[in-house]
Amino acid sequence: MARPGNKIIQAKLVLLGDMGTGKTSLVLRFVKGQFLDHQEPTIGAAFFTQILSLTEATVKFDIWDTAGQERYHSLAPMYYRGAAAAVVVYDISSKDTFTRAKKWVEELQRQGNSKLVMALVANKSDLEPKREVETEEGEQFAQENGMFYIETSAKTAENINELFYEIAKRLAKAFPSKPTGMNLNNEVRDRRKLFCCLG
Ligand SMILES: Nc1nc2c(ncn2[C@@H]2O[C@H](COP(=O)(O)OP(=O)(O)O)[C@@H](O)[C@H]2O)c(=O)[nH]1
Ligand SMILES: [Mg+2]
Repeated sequence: MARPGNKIIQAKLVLLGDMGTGKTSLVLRFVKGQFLDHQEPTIGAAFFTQILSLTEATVKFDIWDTAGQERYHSLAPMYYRGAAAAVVVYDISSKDTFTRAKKWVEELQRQGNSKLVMALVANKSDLEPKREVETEEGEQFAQENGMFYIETSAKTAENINELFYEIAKRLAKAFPSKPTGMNLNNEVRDRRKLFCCLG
């Protein structure tokens, strides 16, 4: 629950990445603490909410989990437009999904939202023996694109909470504590499009 004086940030978060990389599994692990070995493929997109309380803010996530198949690609802008955070996911055991993740990042960069909090997630870290993408490759790409990098496993729950806590922290930092006066400058106005302040 929000503490008195603790600001509340409502933030739209979108998950992007190839089909089968574990986007839905990451969200279900975070929101419900569960994991299914045979997760049904997402049709179109799915919506979830979750609240995280930090000392500096309470973050209410509106999570859009997209399908990832090429045939749904044209729908993606609907989900990442107006998003405060984007999580781009690949599978460490598949080089192709890393290539696809890079394409998503390029697409997000073209949208030109410099305030978007972006995470590059190397999922399925439990599949180390089958690894095709080295940690350094992911880290370097993330660094070049102003993203933070994290290796997760929806299966073992490794780094799942850490991923969302880090995003929440970055959102809390980006969010102006109390916009003052009537003369909202463009920056504050732009940020207000990203966040809706309830507190
Ligand atoms: N070993 C392993 N399998 C995973 C992990 N995350 C998801 N999966 C499996 O990968 C498949 C695709 O997962 P899903 O969440 O549907 O991927 P999405 O298409 O990106 O939403 C499912 O069979 C999941 O059980 C993980 O961290 N480790
Ligand atoms: Mg899915």
